[in-house]
Amino acid sequence: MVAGLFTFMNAMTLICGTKTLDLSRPAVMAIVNVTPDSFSDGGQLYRDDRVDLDKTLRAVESMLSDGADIIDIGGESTRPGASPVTTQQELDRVVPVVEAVNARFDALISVDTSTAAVITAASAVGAHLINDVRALQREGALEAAVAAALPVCLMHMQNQPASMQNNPVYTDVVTEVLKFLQQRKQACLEAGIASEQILLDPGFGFGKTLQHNLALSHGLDRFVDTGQSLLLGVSRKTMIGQLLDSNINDRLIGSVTMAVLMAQTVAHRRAQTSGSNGMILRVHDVRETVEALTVWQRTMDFKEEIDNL
Ligand code: 7PJ
Repeated sequence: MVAGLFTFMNAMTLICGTKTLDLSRPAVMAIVNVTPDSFSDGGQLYRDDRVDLDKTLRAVESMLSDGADIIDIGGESTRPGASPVTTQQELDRVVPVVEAVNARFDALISVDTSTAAVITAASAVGAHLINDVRALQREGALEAAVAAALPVCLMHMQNQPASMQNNPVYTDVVTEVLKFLQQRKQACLEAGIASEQILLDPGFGFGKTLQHNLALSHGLDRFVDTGQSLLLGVSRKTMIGQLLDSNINDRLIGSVTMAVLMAQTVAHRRAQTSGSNGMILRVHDVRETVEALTVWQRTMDFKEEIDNL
């Protein structure tokens, strides 16, 4: 097949330890929350106050068969107002799941953590990517990520989960978020992480109002122009609820629509600039998102042929 305008040229491949991730097309990261209190699916993978490993593995199996490219395992709820976990609790929740998923499936595993000890332990049992909503700012986290030699996702958050939605303020949200991410990227480069191994994420919903989130979605071009691959997550978030006036169980179509819109925006900017950035979409509803992205991608793949008719 002829590479279409929207097939990302200079295809990017992320080196994830023993695995590689093709980012020539948007990749889908499936959310697996092994927490009792995450905002949309907390407690689902819990039984008698602990992670239900069998149930978690069944959930992972169906996400993989639905087309997930990455399984993102997290043991700390970062929903607005969430209470902090101890390092030991996070280790107990996350490490056995990473180990079991790695033993059972040929899956690319990401770990949603800010904690150095979790980065170290999870990478020792086979994690392939570090996803940190605190952009490796916690003590020891950057050093742990360097030692793990895995790609990292740096996300922007204003304040901490407990208070982040209490009147977030920016003068220019896009510029400020970009500036923060560039500073954290610089810290990673200086610590020895290669630029191609650094993903950036504006952190939708993390210390942001609806207006801030929408400004970021309209400002995605500037994130593409950093040259870094992006990780974007809007799945079931409050911003979707606000746009639809719908509760948490009624945000599927809104979430998928926003995912496709962002895929289009990023792909278009990348084509305009001959960039080589990849994109990862972090979602709860894997099958629906994969289907929507497939329709979008296949349509875009035909663009040049149709233009030449
Ligand atoms: C995100 C995340 C996100 C990245 C969560 C939720 C809250 N990691 N972890 N980006 N969100 N990189 O799923 O709504 O947007 S937890």
